[in-house]
Amino acid sequence: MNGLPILYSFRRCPYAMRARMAVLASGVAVELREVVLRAKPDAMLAASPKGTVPVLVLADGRVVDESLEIMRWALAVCDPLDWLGGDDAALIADCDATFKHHLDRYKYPERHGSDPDEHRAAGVAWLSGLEARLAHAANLCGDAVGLADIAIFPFVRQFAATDRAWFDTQALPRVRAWLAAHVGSPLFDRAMLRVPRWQAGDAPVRLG
Ligand SMILES: N[C@@H](CCC(=O)N[C@@H](CS)C(=O)NCC(=O)O)C(=O)O
Repeated sequence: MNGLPILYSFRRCPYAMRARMAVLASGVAVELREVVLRAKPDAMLAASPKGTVPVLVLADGRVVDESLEIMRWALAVCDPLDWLGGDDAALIADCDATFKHHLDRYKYPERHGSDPDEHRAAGVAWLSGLEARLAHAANLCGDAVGLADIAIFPFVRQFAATDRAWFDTQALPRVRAWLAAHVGSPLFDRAMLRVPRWQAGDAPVRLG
């Protein structure tokens, strides 16, 4: 597999999930390197010293180290499902800023010194915006699955899983159905493939 782009990833990271899904949807072949966040490989840090996953290292040495940029790079190569037809950069940016802020402070109050109830309520308020959008169509930018859905649902999945019984009592029936469809999709299943932690010298593992 020499010459394939290399994707450094962490299975449970929502940013890495959306990058893996876009790569899979594009059909672009990449070598998948599963990392452990507390022991990031030197090769990854040499490519991207900021030390976040995902990181894509292209065959010509260029480095793409933001998950959305990896999604857009893969879909620019090939977009057979027309995910770029379901893009909403402003909504995705708001998810990454506002919703992620509340998600972290709800899920990890001890890390942030935060009041989880306050941030849980703010998260639900943000999700009620999605609920309103989903009144018009099955997905965020229309009936077809698009980039916005894939960029956002991994974070909603984390939020829902923090206290599933409570989440299920919230007035978010369309968000729940939308989330279930994405979590239950064969593509998500493929993106959540379990691979051993990568170490230098390992035989390459291909995503997909
Ligand atoms: N803006 C980045 C954020 C990526 C990010 O924060 N990933 C987390 C894992 S979910 C990470 O690598 N954190 C570094 C660490 O925990 O050491 C992106 O979209 O790729």
